This record gives sequence, structure tokens and C-alpha cells, in this order.
Amino acid sequence: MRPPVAELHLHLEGTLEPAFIIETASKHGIELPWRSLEHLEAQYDFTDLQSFLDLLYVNLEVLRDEDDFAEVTRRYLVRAAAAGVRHAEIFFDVQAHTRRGIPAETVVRGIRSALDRSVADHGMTTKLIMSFWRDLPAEDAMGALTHVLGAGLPIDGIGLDSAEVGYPPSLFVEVYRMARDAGLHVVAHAGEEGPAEYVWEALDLLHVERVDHGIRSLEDPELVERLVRERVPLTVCPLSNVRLRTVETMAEHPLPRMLELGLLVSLNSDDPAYFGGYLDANFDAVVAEFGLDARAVEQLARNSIDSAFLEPDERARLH
Ligand code: ES4
Ligand code: ZN
Repeated sequence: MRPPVAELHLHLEGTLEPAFIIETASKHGIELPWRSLEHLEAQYDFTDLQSFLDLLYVNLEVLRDEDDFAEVTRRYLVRAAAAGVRHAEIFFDVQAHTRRGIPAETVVRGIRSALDRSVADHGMTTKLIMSFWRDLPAEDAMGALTHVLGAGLPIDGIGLDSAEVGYPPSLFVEVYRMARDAGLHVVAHAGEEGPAEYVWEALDLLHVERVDHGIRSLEDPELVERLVRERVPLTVCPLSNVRLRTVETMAEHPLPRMLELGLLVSLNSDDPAYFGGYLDANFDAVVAEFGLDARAVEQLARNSIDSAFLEPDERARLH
């Protein structure tokens, strides 16, 4: 992929490759439910979002110390740089770790130690976005945010992920207010498996600056009109949508329609170790399926830069 591109929807826990999971479990003497690498690799046939989350949440338990978080981040940066990524905004699921007794300090310091080297090592700028599990009570998210802010841990924004249906954005109004008041950027997953109504809520109640996925917005023409008018970025993840059966096949993916409608869509890998590839594979898949020409590829890349939390001079460097 030639034009400079930003990756804006990437879960760090979704970058643990099977070999790394097995290695790190063995380093810490952790017993996983998988007898072997092959046994683990046989688990990647998902039927929906929840079936994937069940596997993700078991595997991420190998992350224990600061160096594990630094190492997984380093590996992502190397792979993303090879895919042409020049700016990355990375999610981590704070409660996935704190609920197992791993302090947020360990997580953030580990990740940051790798991010701090990414400009020097890869010419890649980065942001770090702390995501909350929406299927846990909002009070839990509030507690985590209060702690991280109080401890002065360096994060750039907050997000909302995990099981969507039944957990609308409206549950998290106070959490998002606190984050905005603290000067953090705010994004949320909405309209992946959940309805267009959740996208409205994310915009009107959480005041998000970007919507993660948002593909079900297309079911509501009034919503599409607003997203276009306000240039709300949507971070779309084609391989993820196919592997989680959010769309039946790549041929049915709404990306071409989203581009035609003038939505500010970017391509992203979501959980690349689980869904069949990094950002380059996502570009390759949509180019192969839809025969996108160089102009469309450039548009997608440019959209990603325009959708990023960059200062004007940083944006200009990438345009
Ligand atoms: C996730 Cl909702 C969702 N999608 C993809 N990856 C995730 N990790 C945590 N929640
Ligand atoms: Zn996601």
C-alpha cells in the first residue's frame, strides 16, 4: 500500500499471534485450554462477535508484566510499519487486565515504553486509547477512568467496545463527560452488530469524534445524511466484518456504497491476528473484491489521515 495511511481502529489485545500466545504462556507457566499451537489455531472459526470475544479474552491472559505489554506493542509497530502505517491510534481494553489483578499502571507503562520509540524506529506517530467493556457496568468504567486520570497515566482518549447489542451508548454518558472534561478524545464502537440507533446515541449523548465500525448506519438515511454533513469519521474493518459474519461475504460489504455516499470512511484491521491480516491485507481484500482503482485507494488513505487525532502540522506531513 503506497500512500501514507493511518490505522485508527486496532485493539492491541487482538494483535497477539498464536505463537506469541503459546510462548508467553510458557514463559509465565500459564496453563491455557490449548494443548498445542495447532489446537489454538483450530479455534479461529467465529460465528459472531461473542464467539470471537470468548477466544480473545482467554488468550489475552498471557499478558502479565510490563515487558509483555511492551513486546506485543513492539511487534504490532513492526508489522504495521511494514503495512505502510505512518500513524496508529491503538486501543487497549483496560478492564481485561485490571479484572485479573494487573494494574493499569503496568499496562499503560508497558505499552507506552514501546510507543515512545515508534517515531525513532519506524517514523510512526501514535496515540493510545483506553477502551471500556460496555457489557460491564458503567460504574466499573468510571472507576477505571478515575484511577487512570488520578494516577496521571498517559492516555490520549477513551473508547467503548466488547459485546454491543443490549449495551447502548446511553449507559456511558457520565464516563464520556468525565473524559471530555479531562481533555481526552472520545470514540465508541457503534453500529457493528448493534442498530443505527446506537450510532445516534454515540453522537448525541457521548459526543464522540469518531464512530468505530458504524456500518449499520446505512440502514438509516437520515443518519447517513448527518454523518456526511458533519464529516464524522467511520473506522471500517472489512476482514473483521466478514470473519465475524457481520456481513455474509466480502462481496456484500457496504464499503463501496459508503464511499459513494461520501462518508468519511477509513480501513482498519481491528484484531489482525484473529481476522486474517493487518492493514495491508484489508486493503488487498477490498481492492481484489471491488476492483478499487488507485484513486479510491488514495481516498481511503487520505480519509484515514483526515480522521486521525493529529495536529495540523502532523497531518500536513502525511498528506
Ligand atoms: C472488540 Cl467489539 C470489538 N470488536 C473487535 N475487537 C474487540 N476487542 C474488544 N472488543
Ligand atoms: Zn473493534
